[in-house]
Amino acid sequence: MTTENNTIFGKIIRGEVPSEKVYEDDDVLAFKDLNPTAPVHILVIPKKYIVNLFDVEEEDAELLGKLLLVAGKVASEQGLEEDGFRTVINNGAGVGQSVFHIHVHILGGRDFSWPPG
Ligand code: DGP
Repeated sequence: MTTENNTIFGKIIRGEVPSEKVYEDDDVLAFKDLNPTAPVHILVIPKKYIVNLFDVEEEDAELLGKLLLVAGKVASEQGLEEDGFRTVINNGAGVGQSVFHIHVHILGGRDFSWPPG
């Protein structure tokens, strides 16, 4: 496991880079994506530095669950209950992960195709 978080999300957590926060507690932060791909595009991240799902340990189980709990709460607050929302976690550069601090994308407010591209 990596200990030094030099990613842009590490800087956002430490307040070194601004972000439009929509939720924060001791463990989790949610903020608007800088380059939204949907009318609602929010990222939910743990404050603990975890690279992606290949980097998680047994002790992270509760924290991972909390990310999803917060995702549901935030999506509800954003008015997505009627039309629904999509969650995405990209794990690895090969599938599009560009920031190597784990994050759950909340996407909503438009049509989505399945299977995803
Ligand atoms: P991914 O490709 O799954 O690693 O998603 C990374 C997302 O992070 C991407 O949708 C754009 C977003 N992002 C990158 N840099 C910043 C930033 O400085 N601020 C915010 N709010 N979002 C960022």
